[in-house]
Amino acid sequence: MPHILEAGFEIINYENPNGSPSIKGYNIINGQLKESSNSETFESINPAILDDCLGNFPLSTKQDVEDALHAARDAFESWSSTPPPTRGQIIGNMGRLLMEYKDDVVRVETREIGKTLKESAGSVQEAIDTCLFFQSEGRRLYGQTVNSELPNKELFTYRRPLGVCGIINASNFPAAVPFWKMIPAIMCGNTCVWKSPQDAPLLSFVLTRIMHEAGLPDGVINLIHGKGSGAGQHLVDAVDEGLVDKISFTGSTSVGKMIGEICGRNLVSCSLELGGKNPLVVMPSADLDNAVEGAYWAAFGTAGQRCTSLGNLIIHEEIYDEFLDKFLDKVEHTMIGDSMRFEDVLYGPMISERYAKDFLRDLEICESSGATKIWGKGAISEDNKPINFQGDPSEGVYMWPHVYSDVTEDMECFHEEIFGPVVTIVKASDFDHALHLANASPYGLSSACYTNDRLEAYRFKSEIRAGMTGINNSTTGAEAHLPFGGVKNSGNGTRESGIWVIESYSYWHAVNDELSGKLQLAQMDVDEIHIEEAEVDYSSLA
Ligand code: UN1
Repeated sequence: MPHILEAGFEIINYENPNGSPSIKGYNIINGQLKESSNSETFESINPAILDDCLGNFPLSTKQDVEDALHAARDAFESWSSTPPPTRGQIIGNMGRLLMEYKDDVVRVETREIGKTLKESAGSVQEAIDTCLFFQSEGRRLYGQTVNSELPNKELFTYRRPLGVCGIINASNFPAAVPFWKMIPAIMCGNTCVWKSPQDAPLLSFVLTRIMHEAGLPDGVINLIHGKGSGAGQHLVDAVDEGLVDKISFTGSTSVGKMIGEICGRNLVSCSLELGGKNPLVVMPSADLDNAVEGAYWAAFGTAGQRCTSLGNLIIHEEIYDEFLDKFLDKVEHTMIGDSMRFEDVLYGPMISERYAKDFLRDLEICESSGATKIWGKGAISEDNKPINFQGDPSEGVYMWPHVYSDVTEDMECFHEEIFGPVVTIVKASDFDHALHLANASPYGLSSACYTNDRLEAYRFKSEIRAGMTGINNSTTGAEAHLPFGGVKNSGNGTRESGIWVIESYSYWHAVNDELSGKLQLAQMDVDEIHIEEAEVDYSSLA
């Protein structure tokens, strides 16, 4: 098999309606292009044009996953002993190279998962920002010198890498999220096996090649494609076999709990970034137009397929009708379509047919909960399309924006995350009620409150149970240098992004250096300084 950089992309046909090529995709194990051991493949399909196939990718077997894990293990010794500033330099090169290739990478992301070009550019930029942030971390990665309780003895702390990290991310942020995980992982000296998301194998293949082109040594990041239930499960199962030292996963809460159990019984560290039913509260003192903008973007940007997308829109009863009128006016005029061909669309197709099917299934929860549907008619088709739909809906998988009102805390749709363009609206009688509702879901990822009352803003940020909070801002839009993650069912307390993430990819090693030439026992040979017996009578001063 050729080395990754010796091979151009192998084109397998030009039959696609948009004239774009399909390629033969490979796993990348120890820098080599590999097919799956049983030669099985799956296709990556453009969700905006279902006849456009981006390529065939290996449906990786248990054997392939193990080969990738062994490659990562073999590369660990040399990578972990590479000076961190050199590791940082390679990471910086990745960011700069990605800047050069940005426009092309953005178009691949849009073609593969249907995000608008503007949003794909945001996701790729987040990957670039992550590289640029961590490049100089190689010159820090500080440990400490610590005083000893004994003379002629020194204490130190060092950050050490964990070993081989299994990386599993979802398809919705296929450039940003794997970089959130792998860049700090390799910065700390770990090596990785990356299971690409099933709906974004081409983008993952491209990104891995760019990382190698930037100087990443073979075996440090190994890419395997496949399904969650196949290659993803094999990677998680390998924790039981002692082949994995860390799993970092972004995806559903149910899969996250399963991974947490397997890692837990093996005492293997895991970072879990899971679902959300993110609340956004609107209070009477808010700038309503600004709040409408924020809620609308949070609910329907990315077709609602962010883990930070708006779930429950909680509106104070005093401004309920006015807010809803303005909100619905925007929803009714939503521009939807393929952003490769139409400008100014708010959102494009669902990530894939699979996401579309799950969305329509989960939308039923709103119906069976008894919520009132005030907007939305399921899947968009030629005879069932909103006024501002652009193009031919039968080409791809497009959904209406959906709005359900009269949602109450006892309904299932109040609690369940529904991944797609839908918002559930809840009426609040006062601030305390709104805060209660915002805290009542089983999740705690993102949250937001629109208010111009300083005390309400303060109380919201102090009393909400969430990993992230926006004041007068939408629920989405975390930046690459702030900690990202949630509480409750949204994760296990680990964070992605920013300086804090280093805790998730390294362990502290405490070293003591005894210079005295003799055995000094901690706690036991320590000089005791006695407190003098109380002689002064301070009571006379009182
Ligand atoms: C995700 O949906 O998994 O804060 C990540 C945001 C983005 C990242 C979302 N920067 O919405």
